[in-house]
Amino acid sequence: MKNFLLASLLLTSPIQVDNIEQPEITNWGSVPTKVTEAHQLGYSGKGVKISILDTGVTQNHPDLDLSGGQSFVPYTTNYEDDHGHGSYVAGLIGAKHNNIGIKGIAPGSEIYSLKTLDSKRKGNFEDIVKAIEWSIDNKMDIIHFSWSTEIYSPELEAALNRAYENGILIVGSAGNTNRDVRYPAKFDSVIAVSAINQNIEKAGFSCFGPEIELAAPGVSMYSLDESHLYSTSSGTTLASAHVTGILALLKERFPEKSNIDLRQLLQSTALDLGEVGRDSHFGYGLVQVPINEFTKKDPLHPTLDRQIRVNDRKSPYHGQTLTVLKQDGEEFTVLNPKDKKVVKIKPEEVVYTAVQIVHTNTRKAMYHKKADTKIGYLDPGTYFAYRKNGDWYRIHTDFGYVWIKIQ
Ligand SMILES: [Ca+2]
Ligand SMILES: [Ca+2]
Ligand SMILES: [Ca+2]
Repeated sequence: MKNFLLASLLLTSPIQVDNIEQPEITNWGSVPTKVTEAHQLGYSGKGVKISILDTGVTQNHPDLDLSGGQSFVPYTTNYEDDHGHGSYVAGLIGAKHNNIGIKGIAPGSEIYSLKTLDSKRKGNFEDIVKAIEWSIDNKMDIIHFSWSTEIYSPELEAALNRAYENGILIVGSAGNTNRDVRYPAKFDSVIAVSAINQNIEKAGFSCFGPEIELAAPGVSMYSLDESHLYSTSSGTTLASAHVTGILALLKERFPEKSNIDLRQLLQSTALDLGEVGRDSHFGYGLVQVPINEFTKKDPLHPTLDRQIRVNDRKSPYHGQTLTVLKQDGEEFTVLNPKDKKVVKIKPEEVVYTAVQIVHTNTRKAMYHKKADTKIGYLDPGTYFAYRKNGDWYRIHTDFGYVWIKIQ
């Protein structure tokens, strides 16, 4: 198969730095895309598998944990980065939140380095197709491309269609030549991403055309550097990394949704820019984490519907009932309904974890023999129970605490 040399990658000459002062840097792109808000809710893309088909990814950087990988180039079996581009992409997506360097978009995601480009960023379609097959076989959730070419390959198109039919999300950079959208982003199966600058305008270099699906920040951001610790760059490489990272956050929140559902969710919640509706510069608009969808109650994930009561006089939330947004081990990320602030609660502060129950029997006395309060009836409704004993739940009503049985 034909070799291709990838045109136009990192536009600005990288500024390389050997250390970044604390505090840890949040790249500006995380703000308009609401990535920072998703982090505050406790989302990290945990457990979502991403294969990055690039020059490899560094395995020795303090700000990144690589989950694995494979080399598909003929000259090495090592999937280490011998150029720098793949590490830069991986860092934007997955840099750890560890008080050093930068904050990645999906620090909990599992990143796999599929080395398909050589030290000059040259590759061939045959190796790329093999890496796509590897991604299908190893059940990746997302395949990421931060490169582009103007050469059409039917084998590449067919392989990407197979991946898409296997439920994998595929994201690609539109290209940096300020011309037509390039491959593989141009294919139907791939989400084509254009770049915007800090003024939320199309970046001058960004490719455009009817295939653009989403726009994302793509100018002047820090990420990992293979030889130094960090560097800044610009390009649609950065923009596509945002979409991949955000999809990882979505996949963590909605694990049951298909690739097609998640793709549509990003389209429908993008912030429209430029001409009204989908256009050739921004697609559906600026990609955003759909925060309202993240905080909605989710019947499939009852942990997100739970409430906890804090009973610790030292806690500022003593006596309050808080809504659980996320539980990570024994730590709860909760929403305080009074001031609408999102906070983390330590397990020792939590006395009761409530389960939501629905009581449907009209005017039927259903109280426990040992109930502290006797009631004649209880209106149908949804209640939070903080204690459970067999089939009996202790709930709070206008009558005080009562035990009811759910049948
Ligand atoms: Ca970091
Ligand atoms: Ca496309
Ligand atoms: Ca528009």
